[in-house]
Amino acid sequence: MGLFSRIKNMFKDTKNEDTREEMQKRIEDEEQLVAEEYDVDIENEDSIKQEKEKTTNVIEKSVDTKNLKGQEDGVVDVKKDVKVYEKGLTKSRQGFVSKLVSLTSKYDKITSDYFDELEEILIMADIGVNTVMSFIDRLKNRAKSENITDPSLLKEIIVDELFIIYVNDEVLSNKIQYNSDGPTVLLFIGVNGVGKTTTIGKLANKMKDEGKKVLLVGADTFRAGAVNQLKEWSEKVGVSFYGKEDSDPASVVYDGILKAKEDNIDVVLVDTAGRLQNKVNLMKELEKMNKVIDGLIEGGASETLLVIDATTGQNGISQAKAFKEITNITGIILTKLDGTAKGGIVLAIKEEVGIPVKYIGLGETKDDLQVFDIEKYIYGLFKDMM
Ligand SMILES: Nc1nc2c(ncn2[C@@H]2O[C@H](COP(=O)(O)OP(=O)(O)O)[C@@H](O)[C@H]2O)c(=O)[nH]1
Ligand SMILES: [Mg+2]
Repeated sequence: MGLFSRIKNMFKDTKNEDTREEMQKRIEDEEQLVAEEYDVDIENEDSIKQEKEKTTNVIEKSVDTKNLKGQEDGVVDVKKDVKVYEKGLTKSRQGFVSKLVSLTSKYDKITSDYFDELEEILIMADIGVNTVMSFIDRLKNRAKSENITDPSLLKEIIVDELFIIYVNDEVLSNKIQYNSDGPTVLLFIGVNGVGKTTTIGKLANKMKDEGKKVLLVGADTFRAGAVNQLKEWSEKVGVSFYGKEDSDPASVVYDGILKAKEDNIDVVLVDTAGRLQNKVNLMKELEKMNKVIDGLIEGGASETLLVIDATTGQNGISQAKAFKEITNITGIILTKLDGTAKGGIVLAIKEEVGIPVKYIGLGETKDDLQVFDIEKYIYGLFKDMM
């Protein structure tokens, strides 16, 4: 089964009902047949009941058990997560995906004009010129080798190939590395306004829900009000806080980690000031903070997460490249995907920066942060085509 169908089966809303309906129908048909064959009253015959159970078993096994089981366990959460993706990617869906859909209906045969238009749509979606070029080449090759001339058949291949760009033979981990002993320290960096503080608040909420003891450390001592903004988040989601305005960020980090150790904190989320204007200073500041963390925690900070605002498009990609030069980034958090019609930026980051996207921001509330999952993302984008 191709990826397109697999994702469709995994998340499409009607899937469970359809399968259940289908299943019910097939069971009823079987019952009818059996009843006709034996000329008996179905409800009162043990052997028929056994037959019925057997049929149910076979059909249940043949349908997607992952989804059916979901009624009882984690799939309910998966469905909820998928809803957040769907909602958060509405603009992108209405933007570039709806253009893809109309492109498919505009042409009844795949021509070079078709590919030109497709190329333009993808570039407009911030996928990145180089990525789009090689993507179109692969698509042309596949259309040729698989003898596809109908655009509506190509749409499945488009989704498959977009997925391949992201995965690209690598094992991509969206998992946060936790420190096995002592607190896990996560450092958040990124320029002003991208959503660092908000993301920390949302992530704290998520981690608290998972049963972790969280401390937020306000080391953005540069911008007035920044420390207080983080404190408000800590109160909103009910986690601990440490911060001090007008002091040296590294000393705030030092005191914060001592407090974390004293209070048996599991995860320390450190908010920093991202002044990319002066690379040398920023680099020094990050080095100093890391030195402090290294001195207190074996193995140092577990992650340095770069926050990028998806609405800034190519500018965000440039920021990622610049930050990558000055410090070791372990993951990217892409915020404000709900605010852009150009959701393709996720793919561009993968191709051009080569750092995994670990979380995405899909709105402003505490529940609008999701672990990045390429399958849910693709579903959220292309559900109207499925
Ligand atoms: N729509 C939307 N807004 C966001 C998201 N993340 C952050 N914001 C908003 O972006 C603005 C700047 O966020 P802030 O956390 O202060 O950025 P910082 O300067 O990097 O700490 C705030 O108004 C946030 O509510 C998101 O995922 N979606
Ligand atoms: Mg901030």
